[in-house]
Amino acid sequence: MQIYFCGSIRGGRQDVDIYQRIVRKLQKYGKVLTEHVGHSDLSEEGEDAAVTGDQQIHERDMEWLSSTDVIVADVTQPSLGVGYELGRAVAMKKRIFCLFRPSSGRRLSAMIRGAHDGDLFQVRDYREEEVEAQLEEYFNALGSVRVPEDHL
Ligand code: 6IA
Repeated sequence: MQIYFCGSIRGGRQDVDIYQRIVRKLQKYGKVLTEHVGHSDLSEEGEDAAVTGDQQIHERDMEWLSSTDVIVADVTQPSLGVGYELGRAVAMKKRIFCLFRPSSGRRLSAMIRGAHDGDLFQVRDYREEEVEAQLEEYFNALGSVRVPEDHL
């Protein structure tokens, strides 16, 4: 299974430790295409050696997004890039799981919370200590969903 993880980069890296935990857990379920999002040495300004410039980042990420089976996003830290990825993923009819931490004191955008349909687009509030358990629950429920064989 291919998994695309979305988390804030230029929107702010405050939650990078949680992103790292999420990526580590996701790696038990499949190949995480965007594991760099969880790297603590990736700064808001940093550059990826494999790509040069924002246009290439956008192109590469859109290719990954269209080839992925599932998108998992931590939407606690507001990020234009994450919001954009989710909108594009909805248009591609992808399976999406959004995680939000109410303890952040923020209120999640109505455009994300309101997109929850209990099926392809799911939004789940979580507490930091239970993030792995929430992912486990989601992926266990996904067990019955068919994934293309070359993505297994
Ligand atoms: O607006 P943001 O930067 O917070 O958007 C974050 C989201 O956009 C993440 O979920 C990523 O998938 C994607 N994204 C944004 N910037 C990059 C990026 N930058 N590389 C890969 N994906 C990105 C390259 C420079 C970086 C290595 C610091």
